[in-house]
Amino acid sequence: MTKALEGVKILDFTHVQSGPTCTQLLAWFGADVIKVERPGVGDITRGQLQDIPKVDSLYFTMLNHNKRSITLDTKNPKGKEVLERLIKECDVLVENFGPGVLDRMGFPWERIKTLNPRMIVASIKGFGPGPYEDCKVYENVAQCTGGAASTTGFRDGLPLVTGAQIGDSGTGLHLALGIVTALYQRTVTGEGQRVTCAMQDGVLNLCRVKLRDQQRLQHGPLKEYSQFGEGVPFGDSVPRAGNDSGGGQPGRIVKCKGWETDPNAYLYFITQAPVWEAICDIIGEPDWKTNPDYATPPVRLPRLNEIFGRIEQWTMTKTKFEAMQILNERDIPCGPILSMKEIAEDESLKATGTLVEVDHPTRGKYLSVGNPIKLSASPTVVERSPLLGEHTQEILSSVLKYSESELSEIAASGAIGAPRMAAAE
Ligand code: CAO
Repeated sequence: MTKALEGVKILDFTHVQSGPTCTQLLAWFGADVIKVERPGVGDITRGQLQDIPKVDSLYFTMLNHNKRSITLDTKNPKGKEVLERLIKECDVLVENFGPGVLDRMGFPWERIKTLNPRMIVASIKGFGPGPYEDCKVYENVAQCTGGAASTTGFRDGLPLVTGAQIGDSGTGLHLALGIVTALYQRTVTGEGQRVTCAMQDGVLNLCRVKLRDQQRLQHGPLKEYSQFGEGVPFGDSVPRAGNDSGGGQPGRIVKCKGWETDPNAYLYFITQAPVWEAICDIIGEPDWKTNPDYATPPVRLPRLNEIFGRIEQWTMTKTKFEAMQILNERDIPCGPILSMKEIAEDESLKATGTLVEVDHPTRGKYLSVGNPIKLSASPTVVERSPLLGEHTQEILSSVLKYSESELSEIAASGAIGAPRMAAAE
């Protein structure tokens, strides 16, 4: 066995971002991911945010590596027959259709279970059972309803959504864990099961520390929030905290040399208690090591604005990389704000396979994020995404074992359409 999930066949009904993130990970771990797409149309992202006309978008290619594509009209009677065969053949069905779509297609869970009792059916929906279960959901809806937006941004500004796709990619990650867990349980029970992840739940899981703070509020102000030091009273729900650290070690973003012209000349600075003395030495405030107004974490809490102001005076004399070097020599945790350009050019990320260059027949070379999860006995080789319907014939004949005459019948029914090199314009 060279790959952890070798031999696992995934019937991939996912589209856009959340589901494809999940199945891409499974493919990277060695599963055979068969992506089912509508003939002539495919995953809508093939044609979205296109940078090169008629070429599959980066949106699509970066989320669908290592998969095979079959086009199948699942509303066509012959297409339904093929889908039945796929269900019998595969181990896992993954989907992130709108609510009720799979049922309307004629494949509710009960039927799938009858067709293949070992099948794991994994679904992403926007919401779990309850008042919103029938709603369609995209990334930012999940960020807003999962608690991220109300707690992101500055106190006196609008709620903010984050650049990290915690609703889509975050929920895809959750689902992937659910699937491998169900596969593991199947090795004992021999039976499949349903795995469901709601995007709202996934975001809330990632906002766990904010629900922590909501409950802490009942027992007094949140002293590590800047507004405590500023004397601004707290309301009855967790406020937006700007760049205040969400953990027990106060932290802020501070300016570095060049900030006037470079939007990313900043550094995240954490005043971890065990290295307080080193911080005082570096910023030129040795007196703060013993001064009772600064020497311990609790007395520093009302003075965080003053303390970070002084730290910033020091960081503004250094570039973010110079500051990082000096601080790390004394074990002071900090993080330069890296632009996407800086990340794209980072040789160490390329060396580990976290950034990979991929070649695509119609696009040429492009940069992608590889597998961030490294398994020593199951290394990931990132392969380009499939063209629409590129593997239809191959899957019908070698996976589903249709005969030549059956293949002609399927083609004549219009259930599979024709393979296409170009994405929709
Ligand atoms: N053959 C025939 N029909 C197909 C098909 C195929 N291979 N694949 C999909 N379809 C049809 C479905 O059967 C469905 O038809 P009906 O509505 O008539 O039943 C139709 O395509 C639309 O499916 P959809 O509701 O999933 O797609 P949408 O574009 O209207 O909505 C989205 C997109 C993402 C809002 C919705 O899928 C959703 O809410 N998904 C769950 C949450 C989620 O994952 N959101 C994240 C997306 S990434 O930001």
